[in-house]
Amino acid sequence: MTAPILHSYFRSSTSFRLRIALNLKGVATCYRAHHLKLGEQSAAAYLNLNPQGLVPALELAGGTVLSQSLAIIEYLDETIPDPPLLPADPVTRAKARAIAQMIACDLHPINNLRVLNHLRSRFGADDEAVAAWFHHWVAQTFTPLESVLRDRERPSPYCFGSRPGLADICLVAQVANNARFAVDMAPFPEIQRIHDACMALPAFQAAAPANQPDAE
Ligand SMILES: N[C@@H](CCC(=O)N[C@@H](CS)C(=O)NCC(=O)O)C(=O)O
Repeated sequence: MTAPILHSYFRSSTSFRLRIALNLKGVATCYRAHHLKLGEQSAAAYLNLNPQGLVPALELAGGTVLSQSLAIIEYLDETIPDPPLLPADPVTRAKARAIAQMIACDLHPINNLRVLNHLRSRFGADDEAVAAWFHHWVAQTFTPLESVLRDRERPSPYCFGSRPGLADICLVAQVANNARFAVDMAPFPEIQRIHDACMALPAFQAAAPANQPDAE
């Protein structure tokens, strides 16, 4: 069977999410890099595949292109149920989705490259102002996330249960993003602990930005 094509950029945290999920599910892909800083995501050929001009995208054998990291991860979870990426119990499942969405819906979109570029080009923000913006919005989500994780009913090395899932995937990828802006993780010890537990696993290590073919 032809391997799906993973459209990715090594530093992209949303691509990192999908790479982890693919590794956890044991799906081999053909890696295709799009250099975001060079604007390759806006090339006509890529826009043809994903009109949003964002990575990641997963091009399936047969040509169907899936976009949006969480939608692709759900597709993987539905088509390859083992190991599951969401808890079996509906309440815990809702809590896992809530953590994923805190990061994917409330934090990542406003700290994305195109938003930071717009702050610079339209509003004259310099490096310091951009970093202050980034740090502000991380704190707005990581502070409540830390307390949600601290208050979990059952202790676990991961967000929930005995294996990593969707919430861990989003958490780990965002922590990697934070590191690029030197976010101090000291106020977030539980998030850091979960990150470290996940990053000890081969599926997460292999997905890390530094281990991608386009890493600089
Ligand atoms: N909600 C989308 C976001 C995708 C996204 O924003 N990707 C970033 C990289 S992390 C991107 O392609 N940015 C290109 C740009 O900002 O021009 C997802 O989860 O897949």
